[in-house]
Amino acid sequence: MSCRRGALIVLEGVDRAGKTTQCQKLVHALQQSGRAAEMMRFPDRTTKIGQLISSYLEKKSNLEDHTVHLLFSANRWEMVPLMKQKLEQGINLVVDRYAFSGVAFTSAKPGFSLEWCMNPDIGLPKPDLVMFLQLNPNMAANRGEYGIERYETSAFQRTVHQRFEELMQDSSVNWKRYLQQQWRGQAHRCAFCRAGAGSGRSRLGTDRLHLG
Ligand code: 2DT
Repeated sequence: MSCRRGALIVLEGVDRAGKTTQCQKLVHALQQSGRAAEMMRFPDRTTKIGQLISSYLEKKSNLEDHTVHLLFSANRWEMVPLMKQKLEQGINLVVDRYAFSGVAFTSAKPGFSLEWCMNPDIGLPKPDLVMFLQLNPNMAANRGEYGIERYETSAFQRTVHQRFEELMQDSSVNWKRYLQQQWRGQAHRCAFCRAGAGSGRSRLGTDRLHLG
């Protein structure tokens, strides 16, 4: 029996933009509309590779910058068989960060080109939609717990935002940008419409996904 492939929807943005909350709301709305949907997040800190990354992010250990970049990528690759399986079963995957965060964060460090950073992720399942949640980094800094983990400084986040802007120039990726006002309050509903959920003309479940 054949079933329609699920859609791969990625949420990206600077830290504290509210990606996790919006991912949860999107999954909930998709399920409410009768579609199978699950959330994933990167880094996935539950695997062995993810634990190395988590310890690095929590500043409990240090890793050389190229090394940690490759670990973030390996952490995505180790989940690819599961992702493909779920997508082929018709499950829509809503993913909190993906390779775009990988490139934006590492290339915000001195001496890293976008091109070098992109290479290890070439061939990953291509998202059907990448939603970029835009938040002024100064506002992000006022949100709770900012500054605890590595990378959580306004200056670094501003550079990360610039790198995301460069990545959003790539028209081969289906980027949709959401300004903060668009997702506050009615936020997730707006996101659902743009993702096609509940519109009757949904893009979800089509075979647009290009697997690597
Ligand atoms: P969370 O706060 O969302 O757990 O992110 N990061 C993330 C990278 O540097 N490279 C990557 O490939 C990914 C997916 C962004 C933890 C931090 O990890 C950064 C913030």
